[in-house]
Amino acid sequence: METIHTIQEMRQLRARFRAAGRAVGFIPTMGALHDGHLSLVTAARQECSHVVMSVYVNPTQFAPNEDFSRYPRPFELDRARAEEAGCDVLFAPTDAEMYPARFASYVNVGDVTERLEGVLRPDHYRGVATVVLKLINIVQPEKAYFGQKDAQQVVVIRKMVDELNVPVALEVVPTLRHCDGVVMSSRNVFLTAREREHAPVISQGLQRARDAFQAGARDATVLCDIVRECYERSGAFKVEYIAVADAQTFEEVAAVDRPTLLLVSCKTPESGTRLLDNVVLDGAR
Ligand code: PAJ
Repeated sequence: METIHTIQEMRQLRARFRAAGRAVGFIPTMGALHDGHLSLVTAARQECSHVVMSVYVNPTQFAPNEDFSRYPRPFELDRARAEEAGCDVLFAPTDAEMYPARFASYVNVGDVTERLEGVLRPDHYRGVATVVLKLINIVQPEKAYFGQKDAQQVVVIRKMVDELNVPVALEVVPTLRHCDGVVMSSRNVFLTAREREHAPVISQGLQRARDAFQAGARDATVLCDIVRECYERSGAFKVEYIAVADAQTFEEVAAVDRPTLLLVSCKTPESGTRLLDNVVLDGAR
C-alpha cells in the first residue's frame, strides 16, 4: 500500500491507474479506523481493481465547540488496518493542502442539510459536502463508498453528486454493529464503561419500533414514542431527536407511507458522546 500526503502525488497515481484501465473505488474517512470502515473497503475490493482510502479529519465539518482537536488520530494503526483490509493507496493530506490560505469555496446542498443533524450542527454538512467534493475531484474514482450509519450524510452527498453532475457512482454499505447491537463508531472510545454498558439500549429501542412497524403500526408519533419510552425507561441518555423522515428528502413524515428512516440521536450524560443510529422503515407508497 502506498501512503501519500500531497494532491499532486495523488493525481499522478490516478493518472497511472487510468492509463492501466483500472477502476478505482474510493472510501473517504476521518481515520480511527474500525471494522465499520473496513467493511467499506471489503465492498470496494469486490467491485474495483484499485481501492483508495483517504484519512483526513476535516476541520470545516466541526463547529468550534465540537471535538475536532480531540478527535482520535492513531495514524500508524490506521495505516496498518487499511493495508490489511486491502487498500492500495492511503491518501492523508494536510490541512495546508486541503485548505490553503484564503480558501473560500464551499458547497451548500440546501434544505436537506438543515434538518435533524443540521439543526444541531448548522455548518456540518457544508463542510462534509465541500471536503467530499474536493476529495472526489482529487481521486476521481469510478465508485465512492459511504456507510448507511450516517444516513443523512448519504442523502446530502447523493443530492450534491446528482445536482452538480459529479461523475461518480455512490455505493451505500449497511451499518456494521458490535454483537450487542451498538453501532461501530470512532467516537465510542469516548464512552465511559457505564455508558458503554447502556449503549445497546439505542438499537433495542429502534428494534422495538421496527417490530411494531412490522406488526402494522404506521403512525410516526406512535413509532417514535415506542423508542422514546424505551430510552426514558433506561434513563441513560438525553434524547436529542427521534424522528421518522422521508428516505430521500429527509423531511419528517407523519406516517410511514413511503421509504423512510427512523433516526435517533442521544447524548450520554458523563462523556457527552453523541450516539446516532437509524433503521429503514420501508412503507409502501
Ligand atoms: P467517518 O466518520 O470516518 O466515516 C467514514 C465512512 O465510514 C462514512 O461513510 C461512514 O458512514 C462509514 N462508517 C462509519 N462507521 C460505520 C459502520 N459502523 N458501519 C458502516 N459504515 C460506517 O463520515 C465521515 O468520516 C466524514 O464525514 C467524511 C465523509 C470522511 C468527510 O469528512
